[in-house]
Amino acid sequence: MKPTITAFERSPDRGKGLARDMPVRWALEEVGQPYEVRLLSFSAMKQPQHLALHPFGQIPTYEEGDRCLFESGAIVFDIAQRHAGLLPEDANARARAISWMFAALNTVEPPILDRESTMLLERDKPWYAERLSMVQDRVSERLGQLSRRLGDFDWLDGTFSAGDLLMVTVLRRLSGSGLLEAHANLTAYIDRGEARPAYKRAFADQLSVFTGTSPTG
Ligand code: GTB
Repeated sequence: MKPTITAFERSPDRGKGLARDMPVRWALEEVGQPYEVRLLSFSAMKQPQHLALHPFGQIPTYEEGDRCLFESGAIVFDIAQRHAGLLPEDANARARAISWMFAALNTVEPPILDRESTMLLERDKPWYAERLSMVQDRVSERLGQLSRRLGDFDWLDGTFSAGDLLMVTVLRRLSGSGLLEAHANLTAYIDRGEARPAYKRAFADQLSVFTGTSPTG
């Protein structure tokens, strides 16, 4: 049975890989699992039918028979645990890859989201410039730490894992910010993630919702 995920019928970025169905699509592509997509309007997301799947009325969700999940990180984790290809077999390496998944979502992403919400919601405040500078410093500090750890390696811990998938997804939110450019190894890391065939298929499929072109499969 093909799983079904939910995604935006209309997205503010018009399908440029920023909405959170993207990491789920990417994970499914990495493991070679075909899937269906149910597109939802903003109002449909708040209806009882969807709220039964997602308590916060958001996308993405994941349904496969009676397995119904929400939260993109949890969905990627579930896919990675049940299919080969996204988590190493070795128990210690697997645990480290899982640490990177949490680090992406719990340590690297929060200051990035703070920066976005500052820019979106606090632009008219008298203290905007000071606050923006403070949150940008926090983002830059995390980027510096991550860059030092990545060094000249291709991936965060050996082979590509779900930790890299989530980290690249999180870092992509900074494109156009000018903050990544201080770290050539991080921009190359994002480029490597985006060059993966599975990423390209996922991106094309999400984009196809908005361009009307036919998805890759
Ligand atoms: N922690 C949850 C997860 O990871 O699954 C967060 C889910 C979430 O934020 N979903 C958003 C949503 O459903 C869409 S992805 N929002 C509707 C609502 O809350 O009513 C966030 C998002 C949306 C659009 C862009 N964009 O276009 O740039 C980027 C990110």
